[in-house]
Amino acid sequence: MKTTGKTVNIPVLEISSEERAENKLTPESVGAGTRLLREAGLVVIESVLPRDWIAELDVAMETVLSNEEERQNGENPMLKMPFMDPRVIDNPFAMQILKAAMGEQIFAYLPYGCNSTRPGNDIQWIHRDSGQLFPELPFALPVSTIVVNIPLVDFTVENGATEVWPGSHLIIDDPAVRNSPYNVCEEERAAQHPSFQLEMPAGSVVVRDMRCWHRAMPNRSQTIRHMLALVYFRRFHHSPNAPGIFGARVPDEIWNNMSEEAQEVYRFQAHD
Ligand SMILES: O=C(O)CCC(=O)C(=O)O
Repeated sequence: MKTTGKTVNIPVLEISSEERAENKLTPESVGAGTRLLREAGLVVIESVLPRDWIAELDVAMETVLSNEEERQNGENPMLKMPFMDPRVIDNPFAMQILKAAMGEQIFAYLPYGCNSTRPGNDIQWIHRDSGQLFPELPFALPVSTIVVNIPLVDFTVENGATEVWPGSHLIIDDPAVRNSPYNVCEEERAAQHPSFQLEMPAGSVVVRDMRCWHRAMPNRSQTIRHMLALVYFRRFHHSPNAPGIFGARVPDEIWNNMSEEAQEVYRFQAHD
């Protein structure tokens, strides 16, 4: 291990060749990964997905994004193969860490997203994707929203690997910042804390607490940089599959006569 006295290490979870072959983390690795996530705010497992397959996915992703404007009401290609491959939407390593951190009943929505930077793209503002669960409290609660990122090319400083502030998920914002859109963080404030650019091989899997400060960096390469982004939530009180009452459908004529405020309160209720 280097001892420069000034190192900010990327929190990588080293896993064995047996774990890779079996697509299953040992309980020790789940514990170590969950601990990195809890303490650093993210954990990276490098080179999980085959490079040649990731290269195909990268081409498919670019095709979808470059045809986005022509596509109007047709079928969504992101809900088809290769994007719906279980190695992405049900990644076994990510799932084990997600469930250890947020419980067995996590949920997510499809289609998932993609963060892309193109040659010449500028620097992004520093932000969190999620604020604190109870922003008015002077301490942070355990994680309840996590993004899983999968880079489709090698992430380098040159092509604008994401900059991340480890530990920032535990920082409490002042009221003014708390109420700003996108939880933007001032440059001067972030500069008081260590950060790194998330250099990693294509096909790695990143599990990141969405409260971490981060930003896309300028892409100074000649190529596009895509990164898949799948968001997972801890389940709290919404119970769509509870037996009985939660599945009841409110008739159309009743629903349409409810106030907008009432429709908002009952927004998860099935209705005609
Ligand atoms: O593209 C990136 O490097 C990060 C972008 C991102 O995570 C975001 O906009 O929330």
